[in-house]
Amino acid sequence: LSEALVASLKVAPEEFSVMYQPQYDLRSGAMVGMEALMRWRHPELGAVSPGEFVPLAEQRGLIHELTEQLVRCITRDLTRHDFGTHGNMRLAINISARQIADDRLEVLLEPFFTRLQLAGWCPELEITETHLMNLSPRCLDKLRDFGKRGVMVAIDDFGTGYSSLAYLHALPVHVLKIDRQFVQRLGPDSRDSRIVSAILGIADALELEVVAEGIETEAQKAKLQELNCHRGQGFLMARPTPLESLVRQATSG
Ligand code: G
Ligand code: G
Ligand code: MN
Ligand code: NA
Repeated sequence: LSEALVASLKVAPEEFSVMYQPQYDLRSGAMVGMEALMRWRHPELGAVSPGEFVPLAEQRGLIHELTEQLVRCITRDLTRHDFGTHGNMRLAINISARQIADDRLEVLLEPFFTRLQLAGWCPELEITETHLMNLSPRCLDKLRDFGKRGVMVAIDDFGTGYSSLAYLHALPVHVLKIDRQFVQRLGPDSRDSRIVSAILGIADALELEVVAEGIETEAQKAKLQELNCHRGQGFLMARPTPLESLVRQATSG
C-alpha cells in the first residue's frame, strides 16, 4: 500500500479527490461551512480510507505532497462549481501538526488562502489536539500569523488529547471541534451530556467557537442545540459529498 501511495502521488494525481462535509449553524440550520476530506481511489486497490493513507504519507515523508493534491483538488472544484459569494462560508482543511514546521506549507497555503478569501470563503485549519500540544514556539508563531491574516485555527478531535487549560488559553486557536466519541454518547437523558457541557463551558470562558462532529441522531442534535453548541457536522445532516451537490443545496436555499 505504501509503495502504491508513493507511486500515485508521483504519477497519478487524478486518483485523488476531495469530498466536502457541510457544517451547520445549530440554531438557524443554515449551512455555514464545510470540511474538505481527501479521497484516494487506486485502480487496483479501490478506495483507500484517509485513516490509512494519511498516516502512511506521514511515515513516508510525503504529507506535503498529499496536501499539494488537496489544494489542487479544492482549487479545481472551486473553479468548476461557482459557489457565489455566501459571506464567510468556512472551508476547513486538515493538516498534520508536523507540517507546520515545514516552510513549504506557508508557500503552498498563502496563495490558496488568499484565493479562497477573494472568493468569499473563510479558510480554517484543523489540527488534532494531541499534536497541537507539542508544537514549538516557532510553530505556534506560524499559526498566530495565519490567524492574523484571517485564517481560523481549529483543534480537531478535542477531548481525546491532553490539553492543559493553562496551555489551551495560550494557543492561537479559535475553534474547538468536539470529538465524535462524546457526541455519539449523547442521548435525551444521557450523563455524557455533562462532558459536552463542560467542553462548551471551557470554550465559552476562552471565547472559542465550538463545532460538534459526528452527529448521527436527532436526539444528539437536539441535545447539542439545548446546550447552545454553535456548529454541527455529521451523517444526520449530510455525509461528505462532491462540491457540486453542495452548490445546489446552497443556491436553492
Ligand atoms: O474522511 P474520513 O473520516 O475517512 O477521514 C479520516 C481521517 O483522515 C480524519 O481524521 C481526517 O481528519 C483525515 N483526513 C482526511 N483528509 C485529510 C487531509 O487532506 N489531510 C490530512 N492530514 N488528514 C486528512
Ligand atoms: O478526524 P476528523 O474529524 O477530521 O474526521 C473526519 C471524519 O469523520 C471524516 O472521515 C468523516 O467521514 C467522518 N464523519 C463525519 N461525520 C460522521 C458521523 O456522523 N459519524 C461518523 N461515524 N463519522 C463521521
Ligand atoms: Mn477534521
Ligand atoms: Na475529528
